[in-house]
Amino acid sequence: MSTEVFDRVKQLIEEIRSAKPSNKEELEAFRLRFLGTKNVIKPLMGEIRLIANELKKDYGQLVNEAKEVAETVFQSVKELVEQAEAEAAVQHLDLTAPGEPMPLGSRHPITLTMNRIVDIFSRIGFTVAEEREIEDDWHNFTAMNTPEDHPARDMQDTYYLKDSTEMLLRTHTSSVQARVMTHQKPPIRIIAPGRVYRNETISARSHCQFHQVEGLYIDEGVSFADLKQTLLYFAKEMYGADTRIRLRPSFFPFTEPSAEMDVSCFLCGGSGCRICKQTGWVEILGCGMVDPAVLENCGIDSSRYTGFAFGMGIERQAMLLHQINDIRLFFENDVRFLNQFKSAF
Ligand code: 2U9
Repeated sequence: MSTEVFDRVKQLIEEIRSAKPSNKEELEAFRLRFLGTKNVIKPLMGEIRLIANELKKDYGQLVNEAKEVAETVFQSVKELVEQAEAEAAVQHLDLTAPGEPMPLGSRHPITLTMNRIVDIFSRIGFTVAEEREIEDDWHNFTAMNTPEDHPARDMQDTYYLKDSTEMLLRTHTSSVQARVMTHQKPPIRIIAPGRVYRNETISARSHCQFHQVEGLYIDEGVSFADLKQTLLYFAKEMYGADTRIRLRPSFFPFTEPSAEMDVSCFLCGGSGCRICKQTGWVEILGCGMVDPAVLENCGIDSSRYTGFAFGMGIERQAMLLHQINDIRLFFENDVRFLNQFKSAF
């Protein structure tokens, strides 16, 4: 009885050794027969109970050999089959086929709007100035004539660095201009685009971070008429050649006199619509003549030089231009939103 069972295992080992699976399907059939959960080797181990005690060890080794041989054959054939498949794939490679298109990214709508504003002002001689986003209190507030007790200085409105009353995240890009003024002599004609931070509750209308472009022109004899003409040029370039402007008196600590500027509604032309809330006018920026105290703070002789300045929120311009009703969309980076602003470059 024993030899009969031994012979069956030996026969099986022979069968495994001579098996020559030559493709994926045959290899899988081989795996199922000899290595799968219901393989033919497993029951042979059960038959050890029929073997005489002194031969049990030899029998166990023989069955294990069958398993090992099956494993070795499987691995070596698997490698050959995979290699053959890879070679076949290369042979079928069509080198003349067009390449897979690379999905092109697009510039962020804020970058596009900022570039457009920068471009408009650079055509009339303004150059771009950039500076740090982490500022000191002096450049952000003191130089800009903002009193110690001004609400903007409050922790509620401004992000101060941890444990600091001195260092903060700039609340406007005016600090860039304060720095330029302290180390450059007039004439100064710059625009300062960049990100600013304010401690505001995030909603559809306001965010704790946004972008500004501010402008500054200082020279001898710069007047309010220069300011008005410069901003009329900007309004026409930005919102269309038929655009009219109006200036309303306002107040900022760093300009005197100060004004807010409206443009005639670029959607309805002034007759009244949803964008201009039926008024025919849309507010786009703030401006004014640089307060002489700001010039003096930054080392510029206010008896010789005058200047004008203006500031605008870029998100606001982009929202108006594209009729976007939620500022948060600019910071969520949802590609379904961003892909709508594909540009030529
Ligand atoms: C210097 C002197 C004066 C920049 C100015 C405004 C008016 C203004 C707001 C527009 C919307 C800020 O983004 S916003 O919330 N800005 O209304 N900004 S005048 O005045 C300066 C700048 C630099 C040296």
